Amino acid sequence: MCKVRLMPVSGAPVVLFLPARDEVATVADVLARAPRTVTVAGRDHPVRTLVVDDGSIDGTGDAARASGADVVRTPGLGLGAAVGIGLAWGASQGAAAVAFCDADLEYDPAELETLVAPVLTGAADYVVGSRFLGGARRMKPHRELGNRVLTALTSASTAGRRAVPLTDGQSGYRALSGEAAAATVVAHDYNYAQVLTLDLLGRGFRYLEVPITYAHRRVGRSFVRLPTYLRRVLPAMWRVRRSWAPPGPQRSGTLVTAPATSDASRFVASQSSTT
Ligand SMILES: Nc1nc2c(ncn2[C@@H]2O[C@H](COP(=O)(O)OP(=O)(O)OP(=O)(O)O)[C@@H](O)[C@H]2O)c(=O)[nH]1
Ligand SMILES: [Mg+2]
Repeated sequence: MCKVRLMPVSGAPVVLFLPARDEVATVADVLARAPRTVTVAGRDHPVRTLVVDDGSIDGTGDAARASGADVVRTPGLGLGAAVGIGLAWGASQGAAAVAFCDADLEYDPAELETLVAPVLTGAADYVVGSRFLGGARRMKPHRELGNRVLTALTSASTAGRRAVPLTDGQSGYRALSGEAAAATVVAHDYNYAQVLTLDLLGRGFRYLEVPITYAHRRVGRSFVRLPTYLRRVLPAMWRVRRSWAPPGPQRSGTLVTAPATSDASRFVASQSSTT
């Protein structure tokens, strides 16, 4: 079967969104680091920023709006839900690529072009910024150990037809094509890191990693609590991996799209006038 892939046109936006809860100390700095335009393969794409402000009580949403970002406010749904909402919002804007990163200055929006270039050239549908592929890395040792164990587990979960050797399964800096953003369903509201990758690989989207820089959080409060994290994440990974369709000759290596049916998509559709 011949699959035609349409290249993004000049002028189609790149959306960068930040899931955020109580990040008033850093959200404006993160937004200020985002480029206004990315230029890839001779095509210019304006960058639109969105903050998914999920139950913040410290003025994160106001700070984001004052910095020129669109803001969707949600009532404390969770990080996974926020990422689902950001992806659906980006797809609804006709984005050529939808990227996201933390609002706590761990990642650098100035590296956005590196993240989205493989999507905009058609080389990949889903790009993950890896903190272990070179560049400066300042990760706390216990977090690095946890990251490596969970990354190995996620890699092992891809074994078989779509096996992918991941190097940074918990990266908070990622980019998706508009089609991938519209198609994916974040399997639980708690977080997205592992289930997003498994869902996209299960749908046949093409994965790529690029090196990024990283600096660990210096202010604010991490949402990660290890016992809760493992209790919520491991069953969700199992559910998504089990949902993969059986191997079929027409799916291997092709771009598979599906209607956006997640609750998050419906939420965005109903909230779009609030931005
Ligand atoms: N919208 C939303 N954002 C959240 C929620 N929990 C965390 N975040 C944001 O999601 C991003 C990732 O959360 P972090 O707490 O930084 O998670 P982490 O990067 O694994 O942990 P650290 O390395 O300690 O920063 C940050 O921008 C948070 O503000 C939530 O429930 N809803
Ligand atoms: Mg963080």
